[in-house]
Amino acid sequence: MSKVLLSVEDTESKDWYKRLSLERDVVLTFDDQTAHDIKYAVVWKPKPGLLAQLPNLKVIFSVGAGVDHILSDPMLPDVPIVKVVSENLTQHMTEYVVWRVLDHHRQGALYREQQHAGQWLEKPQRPAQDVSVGIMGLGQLGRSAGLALKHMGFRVSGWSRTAQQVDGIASYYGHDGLTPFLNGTDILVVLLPLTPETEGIINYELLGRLRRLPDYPGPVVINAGRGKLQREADILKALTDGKLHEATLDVFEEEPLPRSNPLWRLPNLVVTPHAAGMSDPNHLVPAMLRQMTAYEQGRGLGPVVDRTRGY
Ligand code: NDP
Ligand code: OXD
Repeated sequence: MSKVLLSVEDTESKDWYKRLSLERDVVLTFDDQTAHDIKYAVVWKPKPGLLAQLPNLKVIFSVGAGVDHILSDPMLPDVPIVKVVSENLTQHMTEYVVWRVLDHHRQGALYREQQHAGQWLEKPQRPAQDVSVGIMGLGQLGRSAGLALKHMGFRVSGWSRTAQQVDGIASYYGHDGLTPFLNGTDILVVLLPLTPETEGIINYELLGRLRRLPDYPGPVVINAGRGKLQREADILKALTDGKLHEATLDVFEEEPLPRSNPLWRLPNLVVTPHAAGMSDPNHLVPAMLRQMTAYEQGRGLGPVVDRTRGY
């Protein structure tokens, strides 16, 4: 019987193993003999070169919605990569974005500081209708978060590689759309994939193109995409010199974020440990198993990664 190789982080592997083993013969390691029997690989950050050792590999399943952790392997075999599309993950990510947008919008940091100081002081509050949230990456996750924010009354726009039509969300795209998109954005939400085109895109120069309204404390950035989308030295500088009012980062150039990194100690930055969305095997494994069966019956796979686009 064909086997499934499971290669995910140790702490997560037990649940994935349990769920996959209900229907498939799953291995966590292999020798030369078993390597020939492995048809599918379910992976998160596989070791470079690992998948190239599987001569009969047919499909790679990514445990994450981002696939940069797979595409960075220089010896990656040329087989389809199926990426996660899950209502559950989308819901998690939407909650995270809404939570962080609302906390920045409703001056959460300021009121927590006042509470610590025992200070009773009401501040003026702009209505959501006056605030523009710009979402970089209007894919599965960006669209869902954008619609939720739209329903709350925010003005929402999105920036993507190609034009997108999402009800009530202004679409900007490509190189030419970036400046007008940024010029109208107060709160920037980053939900892009990491590709050669997007690496380092959140830099000091780009932050300078965000909207700065009189009587408003300044722009805010929320990155829940990938750490290497941002230049952390630039974010540190912008949060220190006032180019940015506040930020939330869920993802970092190096993870876990080293204890010595000054980002931990910035009062106007919220750090979360790549916790915006979690790939839950209870939701994802049934979809993967269905896809394996569909593939074997010649019915094709779900959405696969386009390697030339890099996502
Ligand atoms: P999708 O593939 O559905 O959407 C990607 C979006 O980014 C699309 O709108 C695409 O444009 C746009 N895009 C890609 N490249 C460019 C470019 N060069 N210029 C402009 N726009 C571009 O991805 P998902 O929404 O599913 O996920 C987005 C990312 O979120 C993942 O890649 C992952 O890195 C991250 N993520 C983070 C998690 C966390 O816990 N922090 C959890 C899950 C995901 P177009 O529409 O034209 O194709
Ligand atoms: C993902 C992630 O890409 O968890 O799904 O970051």
